[in-house]
Amino acid sequence: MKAVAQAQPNIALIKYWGKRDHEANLPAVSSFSLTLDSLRTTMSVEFCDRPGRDTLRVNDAPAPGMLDRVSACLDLVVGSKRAAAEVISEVNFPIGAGLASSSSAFAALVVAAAASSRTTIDTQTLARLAGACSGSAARSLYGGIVELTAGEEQISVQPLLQSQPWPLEVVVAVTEKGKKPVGSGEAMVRGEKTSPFYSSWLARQDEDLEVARAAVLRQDFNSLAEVAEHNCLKMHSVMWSSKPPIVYWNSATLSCLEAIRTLQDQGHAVFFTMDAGPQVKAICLPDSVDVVMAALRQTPGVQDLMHSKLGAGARLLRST
Ligand code: 2P0
Repeated sequence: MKAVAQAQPNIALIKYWGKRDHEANLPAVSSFSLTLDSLRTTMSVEFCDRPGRDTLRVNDAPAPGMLDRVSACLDLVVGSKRAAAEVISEVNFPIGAGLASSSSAFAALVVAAAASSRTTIDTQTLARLAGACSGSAARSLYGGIVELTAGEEQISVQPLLQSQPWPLEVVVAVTEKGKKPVGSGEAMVRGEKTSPFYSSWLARQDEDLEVARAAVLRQDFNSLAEVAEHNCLKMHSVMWSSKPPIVYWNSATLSCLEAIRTLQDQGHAVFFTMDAGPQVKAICLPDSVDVVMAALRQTPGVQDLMHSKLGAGARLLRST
């Protein structure tokens, strides 16, 4: 039996950085994100009759480096006493480059795995299973603006606002297409152990979430902009103050921030966020998209631009 699912990455505005429980992959903080539309992962899962190892192809090439995480995810969804699976993933954006490719991958994988094994699992449980594989993936089970609440024992994920009522858009300035030097899981551990700022990062997160939630419910762009930029820079301060330091930015990242500041000074509705990579995501309202794209396109060091509206959560495309 074969099932094909699709999911989009999500961009956190209030970030997940740090884990409460490494084995269960439980986040130390709650988070808040936008699910994108035009960046996509399509994941096909087929359980075969043959014994042996799972196989994984990503964009038409074998991907042995990612197979263990994929197999562990299939075990979580279907159980470890299962047939071997053939997994095929197609991704229309750079992988492992700070564009949240694991969020769409594991969100699509849990949906496809459940369907191909004829297991009925509700969306909240699928979100928890995806989150156990990659913390950010839990949020891609839902569309629009999504909040993930970090509990003691488990997470819960809820959509806060669908895409239609407040049509935020995202322009991604790609400043480096290669893989990041330190994976986010390893970087988080380093921050937890060594950054003197980590405890205050944890202590102030709920405050930021409250402000962001209220801003979204009022559709108050300026308030969301202020808290999201602040939260992003605090997360990067934890990274920078880790030992050894983790600096994902490059000079083009800073040039993009300057370009966005200039646009803000000119009155455009735009703010920035950056994740575990050097790409800059500019969040804007529809009226500002063209001017934001034009400014970032001519910013030195920007290699590529991507544009997305908000999109739907992970879903099944077909099962046979
Ligand atoms: C986020 N990031 O909230 C934060 C902001 C990156 C920076 O979640 O270790 O690949 O697999 O749970 O989901 C990226 O981390 O981490 C991430 P794991 P994941 O989007």
